[in-house]
Amino acid sequence: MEHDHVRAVDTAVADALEGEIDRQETTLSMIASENHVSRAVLDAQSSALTNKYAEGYPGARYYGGCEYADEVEQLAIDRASELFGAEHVNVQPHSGTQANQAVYFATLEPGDKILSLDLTHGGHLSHGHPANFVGQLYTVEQYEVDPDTGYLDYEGLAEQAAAFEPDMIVSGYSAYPREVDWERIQAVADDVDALHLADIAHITGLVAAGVHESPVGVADFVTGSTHKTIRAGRGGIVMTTEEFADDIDSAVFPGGQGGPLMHNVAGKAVGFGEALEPEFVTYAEQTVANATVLGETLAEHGFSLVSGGTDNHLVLIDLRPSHPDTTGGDAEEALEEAGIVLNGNTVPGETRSAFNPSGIRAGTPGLTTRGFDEDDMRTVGDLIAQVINAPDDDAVIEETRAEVERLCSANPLYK
Ligand code: DSN
Repeated sequence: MEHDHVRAVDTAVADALEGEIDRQETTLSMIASENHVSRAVLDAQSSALTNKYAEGYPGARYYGGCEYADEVEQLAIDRASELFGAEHVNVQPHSGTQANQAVYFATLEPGDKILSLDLTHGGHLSHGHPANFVGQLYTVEQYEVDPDTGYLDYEGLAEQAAAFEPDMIVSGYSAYPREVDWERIQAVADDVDALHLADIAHITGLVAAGVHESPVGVADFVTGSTHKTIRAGRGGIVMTTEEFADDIDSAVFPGGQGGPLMHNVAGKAVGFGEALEPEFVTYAEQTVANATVLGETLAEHGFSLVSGGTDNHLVLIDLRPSHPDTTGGDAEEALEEAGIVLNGNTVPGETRSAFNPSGIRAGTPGLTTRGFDEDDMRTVGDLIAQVINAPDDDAVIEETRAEVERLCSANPLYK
């Protein structure tokens, strides 16, 4: 992919942009929250809509000249409504985090109580970590997964909710490899008269395709990001019922944001359109099948998987039982040298730190987009194992890198 217009005025940036494409083409992108969008979504995101201010909503803007902005935003809203069956959709959040912030701002007062999953157990910073403003503005208590099974502990959650009496329960996770029982969490929320926010950032595409149960129509609010499993380009989304529609719209704009990023909204419209095609269901099913095989292969190599496996697009590996002297950071670094890009990740019962955690998280959305199947995933699992077994062995790194390049050439991305 060329960036001729950039290159004509700025070779430094053009070199970096082309370097990034080359990096994506020639390495295995296994960060579970990343994906590769289509050329169509890329085009939409780099369109002239980047020039346009469109504060407000379709048909009710604070600026003139919004006819095409209106058209694009309405298409994104309508397509998302059709995909998810949501009563009300706001496609303006710049990210999943800002979508969550809008929900809190719309419904809670400072000091109100949030009950959410601990970050090291798979939660997200924006669910109330003390380093995030959410953890500072609200009173947050966190629940954990069952230490023996790695699964959500629904009974423990119910007991904790009864004692804490939260105003909001947050479900939906960033590093949880299992299906979530939204109804069960909703029942807990009902029992304690709490609102329920389900953050499906990671699994937005799986939910859209019907490959994971949907919390839409169950939870009061469903938020997501649009660049992960759903491949609609960078951004966020909030879905809710008519009851909360105005509150959410006001909390997104003017509550938390100014002008929407209309070029990104255009990317969402195109990506949601792609997700409505039957091929997207095949893609989502393959993403899960690939993660299952990846998990099985790693387990055969002696790795310990949190919860013993996966139901979705990611596996979370606790390195401590099999490789007690290798941190997630060590593994991430060695794998990147070999061309396999993923991230060190905290694990339940973490004994190290977020900067140098005890686990790694690997996802299949990106590889599945470029055509990887179960056989390829077995090979990828073998490669990950051989690198983590010998992270300092240059010959292993080199041999792995060669195999990665072969796999990438066989499954080109934008070429
Ligand atoms: N940073 C994302 C992830 O990696 O899960 C979540 O925002």
